[in-house]
Amino acid sequence: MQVLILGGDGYLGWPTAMHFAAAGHNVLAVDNYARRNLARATRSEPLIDNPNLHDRCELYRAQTNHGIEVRIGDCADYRFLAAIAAEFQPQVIVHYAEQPSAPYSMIDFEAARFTLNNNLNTTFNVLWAMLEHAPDCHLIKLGTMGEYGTPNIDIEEGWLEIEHRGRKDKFLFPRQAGSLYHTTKVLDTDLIWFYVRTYGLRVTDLMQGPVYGLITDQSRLDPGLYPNFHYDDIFGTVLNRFLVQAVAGVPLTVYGEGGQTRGYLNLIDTLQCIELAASSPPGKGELRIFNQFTETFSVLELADRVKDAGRDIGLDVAIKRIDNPRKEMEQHYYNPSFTGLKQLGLKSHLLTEDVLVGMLSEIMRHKDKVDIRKIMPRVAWRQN
Ligand code: USQ
Repeated sequence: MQVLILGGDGYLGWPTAMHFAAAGHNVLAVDNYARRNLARATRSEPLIDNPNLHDRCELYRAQTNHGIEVRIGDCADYRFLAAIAAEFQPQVIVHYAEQPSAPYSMIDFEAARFTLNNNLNTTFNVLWAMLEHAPDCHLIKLGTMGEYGTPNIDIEEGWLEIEHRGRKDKFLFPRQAGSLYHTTKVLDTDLIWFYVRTYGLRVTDLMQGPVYGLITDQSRLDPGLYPNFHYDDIFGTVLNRFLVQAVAGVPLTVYGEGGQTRGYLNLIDTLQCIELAASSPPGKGELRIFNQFTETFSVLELADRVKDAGRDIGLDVAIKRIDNPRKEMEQHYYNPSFTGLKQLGLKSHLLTEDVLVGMLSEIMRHKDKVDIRKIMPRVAWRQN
């Protein structure tokens, strides 16, 4: 297949590009280095240096003989994206080209405006590039479980049938996100649904939970192929942060009461989910929504697991509750369904002691690079 990866330099985008190339597809990875630049501007560089996208691809070709094409540019620029769609004729577009951090979106007006403009414009441009140049293409869009928030009812997969005054209809599941970043994903879904039902596009919208992980089958070949592994308060996801904190000897930063529960998954399962979605596309005019996670944990449960795994390898891990910089429920009901991807054949890799110890051991090899100034939260959900 012709597979176009937008945001191909990111934590998920780069492993996805390698994964599809390894399976024999023609892959074109597009990125404008926005996340690299924002990380540098906010002193949030990843633990391990990542070569630029061209160098990563050269390294990957040298290791595997699989090529990945690269285009550096901004998907928020319609002319740029449309020209790529016209020339490459994608059969699958994986759209990760968004500002991915909730804390970043809450810094100030400029950061909020950038997040809103970038995320909505890229999605709008992808839809138009499909309409004009690749109407049969299957769009796989990265949404987030955070679109639903933490409602006091079970969370369905994308849709909810409602009976009202004796009549029934199916609607998008009610969504109320907890950051501007998550809200842009809600808006994306509405935009996508409009274009799908009006023009018959085919789209899979993946409601993904926080991802953890460092090594995939392809990145294992060379440290230069590792995904960008963030442990800072802005771009790092919670479990990756806790693992680095454990190695650095810093108490794990549990925000508030620690009862915040989310659906988590290993990076290698993200790759599996994208591949499964790509190999069985929805019909034309269908917006298919999957919840994408493998198990749920509260923040305190994650911290306890990291503490236990650390003990196994001689790390004395402390846990410290700190004031929650976010506005979110710290104790709540959480019961999301997760059936669609399992039905497609997902074999989950769960968060075992071995997985945690493996990640801790890998991080220990880079311990000297940990900058503990990046650990405490710097962004609060309140107006200054
Ligand atoms: N948290 C802590 N301590 C920390 C960091 C986070 O207690 O040091 C808590 C947060 O308050 C939150 C939970 O851990 O309750 C998850 O936080 P996170 O930073 O791992 O995840 P989040 O900001 O929600 O965003 C991440 C990705 C985002 C993706 C989302 C999926 O950055 O791109 O969309 O996970 S979800 O959370 O399901 O919306």
